[in-house]
Amino acid sequence: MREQTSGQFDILGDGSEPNVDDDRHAQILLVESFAPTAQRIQGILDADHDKVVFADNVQKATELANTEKFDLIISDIQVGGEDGLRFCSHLRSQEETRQVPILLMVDEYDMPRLVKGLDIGVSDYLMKPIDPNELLARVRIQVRRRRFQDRLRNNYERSLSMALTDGLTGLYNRRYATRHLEGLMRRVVQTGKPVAVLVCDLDFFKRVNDTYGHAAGDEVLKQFAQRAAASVRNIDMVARFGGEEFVILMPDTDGQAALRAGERLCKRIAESPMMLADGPEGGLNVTVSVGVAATAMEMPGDELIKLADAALYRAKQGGRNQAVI
Ligand code: GH3
Ligand code: MG
Ligand code: MG
Ligand code: MG
Repeated sequence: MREQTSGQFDILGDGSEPNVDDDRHAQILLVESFAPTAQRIQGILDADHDKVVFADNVQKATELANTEKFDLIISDIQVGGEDGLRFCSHLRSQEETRQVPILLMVDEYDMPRLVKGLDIGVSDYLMKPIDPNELLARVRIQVRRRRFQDRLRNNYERSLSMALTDGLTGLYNRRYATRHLEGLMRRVVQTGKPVAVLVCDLDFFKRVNDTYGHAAGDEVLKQFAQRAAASVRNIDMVARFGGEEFVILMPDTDGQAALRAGERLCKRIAESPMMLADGPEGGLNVTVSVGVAATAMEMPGDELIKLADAALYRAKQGGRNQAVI
């Protein structure tokens, strides 16, 4: 029977069990100029189901390290006539290879240079002649650590992106947009340049859900997000504020320019129907109302949003499918 770990060792928080086969089938780059040694090491690692790619000189090793992804690099301290430490130092200086663990192979009389190697950032070393069990043990430790760190980083990036973005549309969420707006408002004070806010609310969106279902409604939200993001500049930020309400933050933009941007967005949404899997043939006509506000003076971000909200209310009252400042 399998032992139950039920999350008590789940320090990565991704539901996976630690160290289960985490060090198997490693992709290893072996850098060794002396063929008999290389073949011996390769034999030991092959028997342990690792995939070994072999380079007998520094140039080839550098090319391979730059183009392929390795879990580990095992390098001789002296690769033919070339300095293995310079190769290691190069690996540490490159963004793509900085994190790859390095095992340095040394002779007894290489000891002084081994210290330099550890200084450069070599992960561990192997004494020649190579002992098979020691080789495998040190390889396992490095590969396991590397994969553990990879998973930590992936999980970190995933939670970061989940905290800042909206799962449905991929746009930034309300929390992130609010923080971004605070930063923009500080810049207004420093530079005196205006900032504009557009609050966009889809018109009669409840009807879309009621008529075609919630999934169709979700699809409309996604397509709106794409069109909105495509209709603004790179420096503008489109965020989903909640429900069918979106906010666009525009630095260095005065009220008139923002109003024109709002009108452009209304036109872009209204002029071509959205094609939906469960929608009407020929597409669904969707419109949006936009409230605009801008300021070149000191003001809290949420005050600016309130002004834009008031303008949005007037846009709805005025018949929807329009931008109002
Ligand atoms: P108005 O023109 O006045 O804005 O009318 P409206 O129907 O768009 O406004 P209302 O606020 O009455 O309805 C908004 C609807 O948006 C209600 C809610 O069910 C729907 N909604 C909110 N979030 C989501 C979502 O994530 N997906 C879907 N499909 N619907 C959503
Ligand atoms: Mg509403
Ligand atoms: Mg609405
Ligand atoms: Mg709404």
